[in-house]
Amino acid sequence: MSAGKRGALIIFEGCDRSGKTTQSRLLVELLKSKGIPTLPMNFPERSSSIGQVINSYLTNSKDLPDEVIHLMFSANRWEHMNQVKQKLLEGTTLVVDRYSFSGVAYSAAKGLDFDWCYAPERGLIKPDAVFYLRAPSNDLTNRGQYGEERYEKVEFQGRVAEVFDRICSKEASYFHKFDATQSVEDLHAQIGSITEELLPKVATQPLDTL
Ligand code: DGP
Ligand code: NA
Ligand code: NA
Repeated sequence: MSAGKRGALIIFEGCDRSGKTTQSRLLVELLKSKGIPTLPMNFPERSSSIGQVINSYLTNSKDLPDEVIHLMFSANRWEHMNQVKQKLLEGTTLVVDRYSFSGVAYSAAKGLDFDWCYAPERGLIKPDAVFYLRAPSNDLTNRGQYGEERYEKVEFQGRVAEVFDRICSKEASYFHKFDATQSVEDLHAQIGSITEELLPKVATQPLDTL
């Protein structure tokens, strides 16, 4: 990589089963096929000690107060920030399945205060783009059974979507909202072209924080 050229921080957000995992995989494959150094990441990152507590919570083998699990999800992002920063500065583009916006959306959907939820995310590296895959929650359940994890309930996902919508309007400068009911190929084509336009633009911009 040439000196001073950084990679982009690209995030996928949306409700459970909105197609984030498929779209992020396709985007990583596309960028790699063009010779762009790219790595996939996923939050929550369940392998660290904090990640293992989050995993126990999500699989319902552990209960924690809403505030406590909120801060653990945030800490799980913070514990990976040095690695994220280093990769970006090396010129690697990161394609990340969920970030701070899931943190706010899932906790605010439980009734926690929106600004309180956002506070621990302040200072994390700001994404260059967030691809928000929006689908009606009843449509998402028709895609197949929700799994067994804690948040995979239609009514709750509807409230999560409302908070995502609110964040999307506040952070409109770098949020890209998509109708997730489109075909996988159409969605991938749009996301791919936005990303290819974005990479050269951000390569010389300093990293910013949320
Ligand atoms: P995933 O492995 O990406 O499917 O995420 C697992 C579940 O955790 C999913 O229902 C979304 C939820 N989630 C992801 N990030 C956060 C977060 O920061 N806070 C909360 N409360 N939930 C989150
Ligand atoms: Na999930
Ligand atoms: Na994830």
